Amino acid sequence: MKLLTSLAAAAALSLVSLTAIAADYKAGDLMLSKAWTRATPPKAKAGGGFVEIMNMGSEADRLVAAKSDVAKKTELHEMAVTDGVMKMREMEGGIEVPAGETVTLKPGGLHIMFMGLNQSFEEGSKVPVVLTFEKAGDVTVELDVAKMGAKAMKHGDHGDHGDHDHGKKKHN
Ligand SMILES: [Cu+2]
Repeated sequence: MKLLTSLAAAAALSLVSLTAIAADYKAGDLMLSKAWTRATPPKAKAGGGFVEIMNMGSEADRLVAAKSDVAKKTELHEMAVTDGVMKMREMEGGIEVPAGETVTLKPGGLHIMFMGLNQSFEEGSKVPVVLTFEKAGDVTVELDVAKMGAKAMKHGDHGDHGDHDHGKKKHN
């Protein structure tokens, strides 16, 4: 009986988490899904945001800006290895989303960068962010806050990221 109860609880839990990540957003020919971020420690100064952008149209679009009240500054970034060191840089011209393709913003690659956090991200909550596309215009997505990553956010030139620097090069 006890086993049955926990199985039922586990089933209910997985149902909840599936529902929590199911939100899709449509803007023009674009479909945005899997919008998420990670919980941040109380003193964190920065956080990353991730989302999948599918372009179902016949013309390329471009993510040109991101903004949110949760941070003083929100930018579009890319992580890349330069001289053997994982670094990030701002995508000055935005991020292209070619026709018929899916661009995935994910840890270690392209990401939305929140700098100067006004609040910490609590696991299970949502972080709203407005994404601006050249053609599709503005779309507000809510990033699901996943649990805090075990690995550090290593941002090189963004300075202090709290006491979570474990010396890993990977940025989550
Ligand atoms: Cu960044």
